Amino acid sequence: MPFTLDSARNIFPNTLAADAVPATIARFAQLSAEDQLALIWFAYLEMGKTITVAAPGAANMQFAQQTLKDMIGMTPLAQSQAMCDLANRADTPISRTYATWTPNIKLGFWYELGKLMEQGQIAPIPEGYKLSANANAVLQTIIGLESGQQITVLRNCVVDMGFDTSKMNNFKTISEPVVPPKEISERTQVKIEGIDNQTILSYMNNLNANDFDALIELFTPDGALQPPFRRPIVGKEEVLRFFREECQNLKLIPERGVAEPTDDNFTQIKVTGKCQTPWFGGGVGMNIAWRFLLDPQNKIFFVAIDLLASPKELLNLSR
Ligand code: ECH
Ligand code: GLY
Ligand code: GLY
Repeated sequence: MPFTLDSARNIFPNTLAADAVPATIARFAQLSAEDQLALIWFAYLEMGKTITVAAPGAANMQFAQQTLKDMIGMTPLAQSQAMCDLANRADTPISRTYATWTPNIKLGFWYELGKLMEQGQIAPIPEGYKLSANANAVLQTIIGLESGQQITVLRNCVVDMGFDTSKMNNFKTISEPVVPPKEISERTQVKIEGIDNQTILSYMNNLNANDFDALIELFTPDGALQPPFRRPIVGKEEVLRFFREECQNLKLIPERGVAEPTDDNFTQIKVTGKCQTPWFGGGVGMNIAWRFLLDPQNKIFFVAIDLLASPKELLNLSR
């Protein structure tokens, strides 16, 4: 039976993803905008005790600069309203602009707002703000998660804010400039216990080198990539766009894997290990599984990236 995108998504069905992440985001989404903003503020403060976020690069921030300036010029009441509008996904000019930004620009924007709130240039969360009981329960859940899951919840909450792009026509995504790939002399080579497949090694090494043009050539024309908790991105053009917009300066640290032939001379390969985001560097190692399906020519027909439920899952290579 030939593989379809749907059957490919089910390879290595024993892989246990961190379902606490989408479950927590669903509860978060039910809260009022005021509670959402205050909850993130408290979660961010709490997480700041153990992990450090890196300042966004200037290249990243140039696109949010005008919106930040506009907001600094508003009354405190209007500032709070603009932030609530973002959380409510309201149809406002700022919410529309925000919606066109890539995740890193959205995160950088909130990073700057957080600093401005501390400095008193943007209205802070009111002193003594009391979260509703539901919001407090969601906050406690987030505080109890491991750090890789915490930052994933936060990232997804920020990405989901702003006006719904599916209700906008004729917009262009605003993304950071693409950095040139690393010089050959600066590149590192991963080693994966149990895996010597060249496509898999090249996937890791090219992604670590920001060499997206070489990376995309490892895929079949209709190849697909499924990021954590998202629908698959299908076709070389879309996957390449995703690499350029969302995958710069990641660090993949695969540790071990297993490969086995399947029907039609395909090969299924599961690799587990860590992944670091430039926002937190070595401070947060996310526990990751890659589930690859390679075609008979050793091209990637499908790869899913899963955020694992626990470190124990790093050792789960069963089929
Ligand atoms: C304040 C209060 C008001 C409301 C808000 C506030 C500010 C919040 C801020 C939050 C910042 C959060 C950040 C989160 C960053 C998370 C990054 C993550 C990255 C994960 C990447 C992964 C990559 C995996 C992949 C692999 C592949 O092989 C293929 C590609 C890909 C406080 C003002 C909102 C400032 C900075 C979770 C897992 C391995 C799929 C990408
Ligand atoms: N500071 C991390 C980034 O700009 O992606
Ligand atoms: N998904 C890439 C990052 O946020 O670091």
